[in-house]
Amino acid sequence: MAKKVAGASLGPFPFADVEADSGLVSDVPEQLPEEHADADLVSALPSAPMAMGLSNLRLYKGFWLPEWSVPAAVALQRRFEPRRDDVIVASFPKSGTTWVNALTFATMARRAYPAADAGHPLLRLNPHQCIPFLEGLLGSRRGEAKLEALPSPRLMNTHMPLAMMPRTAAPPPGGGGCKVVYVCREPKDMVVSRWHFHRRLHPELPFADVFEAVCSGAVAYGPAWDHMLGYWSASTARPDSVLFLRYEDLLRDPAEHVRALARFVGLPFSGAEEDAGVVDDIVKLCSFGHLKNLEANKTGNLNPMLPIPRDALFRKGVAGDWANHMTPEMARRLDEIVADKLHAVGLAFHEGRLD
Ligand code: PAP
Repeated sequence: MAKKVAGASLGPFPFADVEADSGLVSDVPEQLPEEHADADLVSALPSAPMAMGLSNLRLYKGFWLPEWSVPAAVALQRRFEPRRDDVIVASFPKSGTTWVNALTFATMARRAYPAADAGHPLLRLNPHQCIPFLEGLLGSRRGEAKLEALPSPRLMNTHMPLAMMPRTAAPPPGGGGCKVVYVCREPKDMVVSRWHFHRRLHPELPFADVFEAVCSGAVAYGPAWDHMLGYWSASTARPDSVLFLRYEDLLRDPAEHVRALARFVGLPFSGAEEDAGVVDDIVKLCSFGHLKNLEANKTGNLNPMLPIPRDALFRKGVAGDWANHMTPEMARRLDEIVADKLHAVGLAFHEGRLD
């Protein structure tokens, strides 16, 4: 693995491998004193408890962030320096992150790791292990050193809203540039997915608690509509910098969107690749049915901080499951809240599609 990493130009390489391989940062201390020492920074922010003893939320720059991630949000703005060839997969939780992480990794890394190869990293690693999670690393000195040590091109993942992104992420000349792939999901299905996920830690969590939290906006990384709007506006203003994907569109035609993704990251499929079926190989490799049944996705927990089994990321993978969980009144209420918020910029969900 070390040889490939040293080559650098064929990346991104699986983060878990780079991390295991790299002695570079082992002598860097864990904590970064700056934000952590500043207890006032977090404690001065308005707070809201998250249901069932999950982490508390703090209102920071108009968004309800998990308390533990506030130092990372600060570090993101203060110190994170995007590189021009960085790609960041951004999403509101439970909107298709795992899938888009896998698709983006497989697309960008296809020269080093052809999707049909028996040794492909996604056959032995969970997609989240292939891509560093920004808020899991930023805010710790060692974590930040790991991000810095990553060879270009870096592929990273975040749930942070656009408002937390550093100004330097804007395109040149104002910023250093970097590309963002955002995935958005029909909110009712997102709520259902979130509830099932949290239930893996708290089986007795009432669906109504998660529903009400999402409707109020006070849910991790919420309000959901502001999260979507930030990236949507950026994608319309700067389509070369922000690609706005919809989970439901990916379900409808994954190959078309993998092609769009490849063009967006500057690696369009060649005629020879098209003829060889590379797009279909990537779609198959990253399909729900395939990933769900891999040992890497059936065993183990997400991470030490979140002792939820990895299989929680692969529940049903469909659109419209909300109808099995919500009363018509609940559905109407959330639809109205979302329509009201998105109306201002002319966005709407129609049968799972955001127009
Ligand atoms: P995260 O934000 O914690 O990373 P995320 O991956 O965004 O979670 O969301 C998980 C949802 O994506 C699950 O939806 P469900 O609960 O409605 O089933 C999961 O099934 C779905 N998902 C994960 N991988 C895929 C995939 N390859 N294809 C389609 N859907 C997927």
